[in-house]
Order: sequence, then C-alpha cells, then structure tokens
Amino acid sequence: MDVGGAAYNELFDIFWGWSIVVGIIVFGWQLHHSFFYRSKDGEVPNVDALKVGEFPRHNDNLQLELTWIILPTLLILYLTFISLGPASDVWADPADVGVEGEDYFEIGMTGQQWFWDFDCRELSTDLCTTGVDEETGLTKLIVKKDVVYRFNLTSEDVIHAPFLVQWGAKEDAVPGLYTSMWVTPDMTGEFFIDCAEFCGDDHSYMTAILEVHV
Ligand SMILES: [Cu+2]
Repeated sequence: MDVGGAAYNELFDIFWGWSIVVGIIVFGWQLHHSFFYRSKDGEVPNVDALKVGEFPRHNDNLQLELTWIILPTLLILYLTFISLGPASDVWADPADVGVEGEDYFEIGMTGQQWFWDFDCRELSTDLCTTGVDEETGLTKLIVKKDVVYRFNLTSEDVIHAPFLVQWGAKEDAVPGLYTSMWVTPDMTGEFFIDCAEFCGDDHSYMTAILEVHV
C-alpha cells in the first residue's frame, strides 16, 4: 500500500520517459533536416520557388500538419489524465486508499517564521519523537521506517509548505486551516524538511531535520 510520494515518483519516471521520446523525435528531426535539406554547391537557387510575401501553399501537407497537432494533443491528454491519480492519493480519505485508522500515525506540524514545530501528542513513542539537532539547532523529528504518517499541517502566521523531496511530498501549511500530507518513509537516515513557499526573509533557512530509524 502506498500513500503519498510513491505515486509521484512513478509519475516522474513516466514524464521523464516521454520527454526522452519526444526529445529524440524533435531534435533528431531537426538535425536530420538541417543536413539533408542543405543546399549543395552549384545547386540552382530557390528550388522551392519561394516568392517574397507569398505563402508557399504548394508545399502544404495536411496529413503532416494534422499528425503534429493530434499526436502531441493525445500525449498531453494522457499525461494530464494520469497526473490526476496521485492528487487523490495525497488528499483522499485514508480508508479509500486502504489504510485503516489504526494503521497510520498522526503528527501535528506547525509552520512559523522561520521554523517547523512538531507535535507527537501524548502518544509519543518510538514512532514519533521530537527534539533539537545539536549541531545545527534545527528542530528535529524522529520517526520509524515503513510507518504510514499523516502530517496535520497548519501555520501560525503566513503560508508555508513543508517539502520532503525524497518522497515527493509537499503541501501548504495555511494559517487558520488544517491540511494534511501523507508520507511513508522507506529509507533510513537524516533528511531535510524544507519550506517550499516563500514566507519572508529567512525562508531559505526554514528547515527541520527528519531522522528515520528502523
Ligand atoms: Cu516557510
């Protein structure tokens, strides 16, 4: 069962794949034509019979024009369609994505200019511990690998957005509102939780440390 980032990572790969296919066709086409249609030494100039101010209709190719309109349109429609899925993974009711109430752990997360504050509630166990990183002075959240976490987000002042790049998870933290973000850490180690919404002078330093243990 995957909640949150996994679907985005899959999408990322699909978009990469299609970018490579489209890139090869477009750049290959351009390179080929740049050399193939170059005028050769001694060639009669203006073989296409072009006239200044006159559109060269005799070179029209309706089939080709339709192809380069229809194929990219279909590709974009397909990519738009598959992009809708992960959005519902992130915001769906957990029961709809196969997570029962007791199968996930909720962590309160509050953004403030310019740090993140975590709340493991009184349920604090090895599933969730908070602290301060001695080396950097940043707030720290310690969680367990392969546990489904639901972050309940809000803000004390302006809009912030925690971004966990390793799991493709990012959501707005809005003052006066509760939003949520699902993350299932599947790697151990220390990671940054950055702010992805410009929130003032020290926005670029608004980082917390996420430590994931086994
Ligand atoms: Cu911020």
